[in-house]
Amino acid sequence: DPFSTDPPRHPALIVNNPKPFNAETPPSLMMDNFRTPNDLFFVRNHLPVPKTDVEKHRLRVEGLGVGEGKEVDLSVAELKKKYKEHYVTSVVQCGGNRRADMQKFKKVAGLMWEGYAISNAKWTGVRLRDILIDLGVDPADERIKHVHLEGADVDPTGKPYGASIPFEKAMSPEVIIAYQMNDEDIPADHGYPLRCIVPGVVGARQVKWLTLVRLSDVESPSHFQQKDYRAFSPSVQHGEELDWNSVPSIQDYPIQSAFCLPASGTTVDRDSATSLPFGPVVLAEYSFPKDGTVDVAGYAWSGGGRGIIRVEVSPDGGETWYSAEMEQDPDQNQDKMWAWTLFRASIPIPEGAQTMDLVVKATDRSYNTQPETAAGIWNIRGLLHNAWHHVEVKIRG
Ligand code: MTE
Ligand code: MO
Repeated sequence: DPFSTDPPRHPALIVNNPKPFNAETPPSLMMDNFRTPNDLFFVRNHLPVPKTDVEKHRLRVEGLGVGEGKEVDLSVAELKKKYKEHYVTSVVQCGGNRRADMQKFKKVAGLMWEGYAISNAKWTGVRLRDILIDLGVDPADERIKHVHLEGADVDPTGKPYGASIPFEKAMSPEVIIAYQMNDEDIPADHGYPLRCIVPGVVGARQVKWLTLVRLSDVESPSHFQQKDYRAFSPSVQHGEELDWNSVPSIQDYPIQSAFCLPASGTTVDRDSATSLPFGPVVLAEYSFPKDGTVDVAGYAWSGGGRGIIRVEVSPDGGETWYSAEMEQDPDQNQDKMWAWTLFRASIPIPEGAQTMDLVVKATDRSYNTQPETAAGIWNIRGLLHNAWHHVEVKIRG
């Protein structure tokens, strides 16, 4: 069993597939921390977790602009010693997040992620840009178009997981070769000892157990770059022959938001609070307000560093909207916002309502907002689902 050496995992993770291991962060715990704790960070593995050794691990850097004979094999210690340390608080979100929700609209193929294949952490490491410039790479070299990234995890034929990002993105200061996650060594599931963090970009390009950086004129030939993580038009149906070259690889993520609380199907008493207030609370001393509202909370995030300018929630399927309160990284601005936004609101329960169709949608710095339904964005692989998120609750009393 190639998975027998996979690491132990937190029992609260919601397992989507055991081998390879794929699991979501429990939504009920997601709001407790702005930075997702390492053992609750969602996991998306395509292959067995590789056995890596921090002493023996090497990061090879090669390709166009580096020059023959100038390739390097950096140890983790050399990398830490040679380059300045930087950190970035940044989201990883799978391109398949909320696929299960798109499936409700029409059948899609892939792992049925609900809405919690997304997490946010502080990543510490060195800038990819600093390494490349040190190796003599010219940021204006027009031959270089893409940067390939490979991991130590391999398929049964020996092929590693691979991806690529545009050269211009690779040279941006936010792109980091990380060795720490939330101030600890990166755990085995998340890429120990090195991982490429590409803020604002889909999870699939943020290669774990990083062993290779290659500068090239073309995108990575990897299956995961060429034949996966591309969203087709809704006109393309199951069973059709797919022309993968007709659609570009997913890079920057579109705008997204979803509720974490309450869970769908929750019964809410009209006259009592539905959930605890945010932050630490002494239960015995807390008096529940009888305020006729339902408390909601969740996350919002957009790719490309586009900050979230507002989150709106609706009690009635989108007829009426209220602005939610937002929590953001105070060190990031609206044009370079790599971390997520957490939101919360107390929504008044409409007079006479017996059920509520709660909706959330967010708006980013470019005034992009989410589509109302999946109708126009449905695609056979169920990628990048970001339609309005709905949660149904029942009202008692
Ligand atoms: N890197 C390697 N080497 N192998 C993988 O299977 N999965 C990718 C990406 N990097 C993957 C990888 C995908 S599709 C996602 S969504 C993220 O890692 C998930 O990161 P996480 O497991 O730390 O949440
Ligand atoms: Mo993913």
